[in-house]
Order: sequence, then structure tokens, then C-alpha cells
Amino acid sequence: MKLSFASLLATAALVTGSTAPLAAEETPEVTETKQQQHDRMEWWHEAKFGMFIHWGIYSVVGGEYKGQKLPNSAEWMMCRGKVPIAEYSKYAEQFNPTKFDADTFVKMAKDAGMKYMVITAKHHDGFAMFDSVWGDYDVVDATPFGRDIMKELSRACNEQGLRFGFYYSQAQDWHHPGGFGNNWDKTIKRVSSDIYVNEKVIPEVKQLLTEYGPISILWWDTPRDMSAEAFENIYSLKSLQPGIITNDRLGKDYPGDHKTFERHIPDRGPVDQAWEVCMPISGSWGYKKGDEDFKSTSKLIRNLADIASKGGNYLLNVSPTGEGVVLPQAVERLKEIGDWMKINGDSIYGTTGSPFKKLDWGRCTKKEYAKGTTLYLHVFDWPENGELLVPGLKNPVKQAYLMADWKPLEFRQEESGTIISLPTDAPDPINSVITVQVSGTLEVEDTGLTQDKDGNLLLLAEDAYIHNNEGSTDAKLQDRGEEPDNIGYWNDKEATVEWDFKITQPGTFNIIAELASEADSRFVITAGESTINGTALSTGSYGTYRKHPVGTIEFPSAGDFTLKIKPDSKAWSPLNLRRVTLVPAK
Ligand code: H79
Repeated sequence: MKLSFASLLATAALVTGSTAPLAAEETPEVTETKQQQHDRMEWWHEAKFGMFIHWGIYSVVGGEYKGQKLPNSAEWMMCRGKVPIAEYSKYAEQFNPTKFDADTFVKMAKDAGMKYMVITAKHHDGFAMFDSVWGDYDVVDATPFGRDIMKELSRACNEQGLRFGFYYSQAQDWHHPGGFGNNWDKTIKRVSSDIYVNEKVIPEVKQLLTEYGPISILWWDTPRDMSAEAFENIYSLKSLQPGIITNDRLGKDYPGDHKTFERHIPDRGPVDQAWEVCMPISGSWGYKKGDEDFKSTSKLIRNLADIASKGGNYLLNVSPTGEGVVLPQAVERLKEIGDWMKINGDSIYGTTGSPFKKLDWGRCTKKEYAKGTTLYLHVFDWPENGELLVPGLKNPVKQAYLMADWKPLEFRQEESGTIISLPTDAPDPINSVITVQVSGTLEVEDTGLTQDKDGNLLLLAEDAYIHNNEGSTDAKLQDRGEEPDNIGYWNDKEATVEWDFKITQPGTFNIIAELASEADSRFVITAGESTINGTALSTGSYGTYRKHPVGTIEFPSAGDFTLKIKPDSKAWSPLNLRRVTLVPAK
């Protein structure tokens, strides 16, 4: 849709008022409490599982350019191939997804058990998948398809009862001369990012929030430094859709409603904060020819349980082709997830995070009520001895049963926790859920790490929480079979490793770290009130371990503590860490 310049200005002015900040009485600053925010997001917390869709004119070529397969995610092909704007725009002429049917799409998401959908209205390439007011660089005006895909999906979502939201790349725009990111097309006559924001972002987002029915989510991406005014003007648009939920990627001063983790699941979820993991079902976000990197159904179902057990949401991405269909590999997986959800959905929807720290056999989600709690035990590894230990669970158990058949299970409660007797075979090889109803306020004794009788505390790699910096998946546990496991690939200086434990015999301790490194490395250990600067001299290789005395630490009183190791950003060199031992100082 092409508007006259005058009407374009009028549209922008409607939203921004003027270039001056809005007067206080025009935008009464409503400060929302945490509780109010949580209530506004109730449907989202309840939902847990959504569909992400990356679809654009890049989908036509599936990541290939001039016969070359470009590396990485296919929606980045314009940038990876340094494709000039004039040439890239021509892909629009090939975008004709005649097999697309919005109802089928929405039904597919719904049948998978998903409760919301977020689709790329505009990705970094700048191409609008709706009839943009900004100009003709959109699916209606520039493609033979000529249909407003966003409108069709919005309608179908409404009809079928799925929440609908837009992904919008507000900063990167490789097409507009004021957008961020395009440093390869030398024909661009640069204008300021304020111009880009005022003439494209604001009118388009305003349009998306006013002409497409109820919009539940705005999903920003890849923040860049923009003027304070630009940020404020973009941010204020959310008032056009009451209750809309936004993510944390508009800019650093705009935390939005939830944190986003891309492609990886944090070891533990952020506390007192809503969060979501987005992840492509295969390797690439946008359709990529030859991408066979589909995650198994087992992995996907366990990811969903893992994320729910930590209190987060799962936004799982599919990649329609240029023809407008989702590949059979994805369809099959979504169907299998849906089959699992039909039986076990109650263990996901509306649940909150696990009251247990780590569980050897799987994960736990819960629902708390006035007089009791329902625990959902997600058993990934079915116990061979037919007994499942729920460590530290002290509440009286009212009943326990398998979600698959509702048959009551025998249980007994001992010092170590509650033990549930199970049938020999797992009803589901991926994740069998056991429902346990307990009475009273939840009471779980911490059966986690603690000192042995001599006062030693052993912190093993496999018991650590590895906190990866957002977007990074570097630091991880390496399974070494017969050899002890270690934390490895610790390349990211922002990644930290921590252990929670209980001190029962307070005092002063010598810290000994068993590690291997190719170069000298420095790190910082914090625990309780203490901070210790640690040095690890090179052991010669990543496979040669040595026990390094790191320093001493004091725990003057008994209680729960966390010990955290953080790379010293100025002198860090990656190391492999097997364990940290605290030995009482004589
Ligand atoms: O929309 C999806 C990605 O395209 C987008 N966010 C998700 C939801 C995203 N944009 N940037 N990034 C994620 C992170 C940047 C990754 C990069 Fe690269 C590494 C940019 C250049 C090197 C990915 C890999 C793109 C090209 C290679």
C-alpha cells in the first residue's frame, strides 16, 4: 500500500504527537506492580508453548545464493551473501506460496498443543509480510501472491482461539537507508536512524497494532543504539493493544515483559521474571534447503518439560518454504508432540517451576492450590528397580497415579523422601508423567549438596549450574564416560558456574579446584561474604588435570550458600573444570 507523503506524515504524527516528548497528562505514567504484570500475562504463563514462524522472501531460495549454499541461518542470506538491495528485492517476484493455507497452519499449531503464534511481520531484510503503509516493499504489492499473509493468519488464529503476535525487526533493516546492518550495498545513501524509525518502523508497527485484530505479543529483535526519542516512540505504540506482551529486545533500557533465550535453555530460569526460550525445530530459523538438523521428538518434548520445570515458556520455530508449506519432518514432530500433549498437557499448561533442585530421573512441574499441591513428575529415565524416589518430599501424599492411565500407584514415605512404586515398563519412552497430589503447603527438604562427616564439601561438574550468557551455548558439561565429567567449552567470559549447598559444620576451608588448561587463567570465586581471586597455571593441555589450591574461604555459620566461579574478563583462558573441593583448614 502506497500512501501519499502527506498522509504518511499524518500517520506518524498521530502516534508520535510531535517530535517533542509527550506531555505528562497525555501519557499518564502507569506503573504496574509485579503482581499486576503477572496478572496481565496470565494467559501467557498458562500457555507455556507457542509457535514461532520465520517466513519471508528469503524462503524462496532456502539459503542459497548464486548456486552457493550460504552458512548459518537462512533468513540471514541477504547479509551472508552481501546481496545488493536491487538484486534481493527481485526474490519478491518469485514469492508465490500457493500452497499456503492459514487455517491449516493454525490448526497444526493447535494440534501440537501450542497456544500462541508469533510470526515475522518483518525480518532484518526489511520486507513486510503484510500490506505495509510504508510503501510497496511488501507481500501484497511486490509479489505475485498478493495476499496479506498476516491478515489471514490473524483471522485464522482468532477463529481457532490461538493468541497471535508479531516479530518485528525494529533496528536491523537492510533495505531502508536508515536501518541498521547493511554495510555491503554501496548504493545506499545513508539517512539517520531517526528517519528510518519515523517513516518506517512507527507507521508499520502502528499499522500492525491497529489493522490486524487483537495482537497479543510484540517480539522485538537485535537491539541497536537509537535515539532516546526513537525508543520512546516505538515503545509507546504498545498502548494501541491493551495487555500486549513484549519481549526484552527493544533496547537495553526496555526490559519488556519477559526475557528471551535464543536457541538454548538456561540451567536455571531467572527468578521472579517471566522468560521464554525460542528455538528452531531444525538448524535454521528460515527455511533452508538441505537442513536436516531436526531435533528429535524426544528432545522437543523433553525441552518443553525442562523449560516448564524451570518456569519458562517454549517458542518453537517452524520454517515454511517458498511454496507455503512446512516440511513433513516438522509436521511429523508437531503431531507427535501433540499426541503427547493430549495425554500429558495438564503437566505443562498453567504449571509453575519445580520445587526440587536436580532430579536424577527427569523434571517436575507443579500447581499449587489453597490446601495442597499437585506435582507432575516427568520421568525421562524410568527406574530399573521399579521405585522412583522423590527426594525430600515431606508432605503427606494423598494419591499418585500415572497420567497415561490414571491407575493409582503405591507409595511410601521415608526419611529420604517419597518412594513411588512403578510398573515395569514406562508408558512413554520419552516422558511418562506421574501425578502426585499432596496436602498442605509444599515442604521439600533440601537433599542437595552438603558436607561429609569430616566436613569436606565436594562440588562436582555434574552438580553445577552452568549459567550461559544469553545467546551463547558455550560452557557445558562434557560426559567423559569412565573419566570424571567436566565443564568445558568455557570460552565465554560471561558464563558462570555455580553450586548450591548446605554448610552444617561452619569454619574456614581450603578451596581446591581440579582443572586442566592450556594457558594460565584467572577467575573469581564468590561465596557468602567472600571473594577470592583464583589463578590456574597451565597444565599443558585440556586433558591434563591438576589439583590447584585456590585460596581459603570462611563460612562462619551454618546455612545455605552458593559458590560461584566467574572468569576474570581480563585474564581468562578457557579451562576444563572437573570439581571444586572445600577441605576444612586445620
Ligand atoms: O530471527 C532469528 C535470528 O535471525 C535473529 N533472532 C532469531 C530469533 C538473530 N539475529 N541476529 N542474531 C539472531 C544473532 C546474530 C548472529 C550472528 Fe550470524 C552471527 C550474526 C552474524 C554472525 C547468524 C549466524 C547470522 C549469520 C550467521
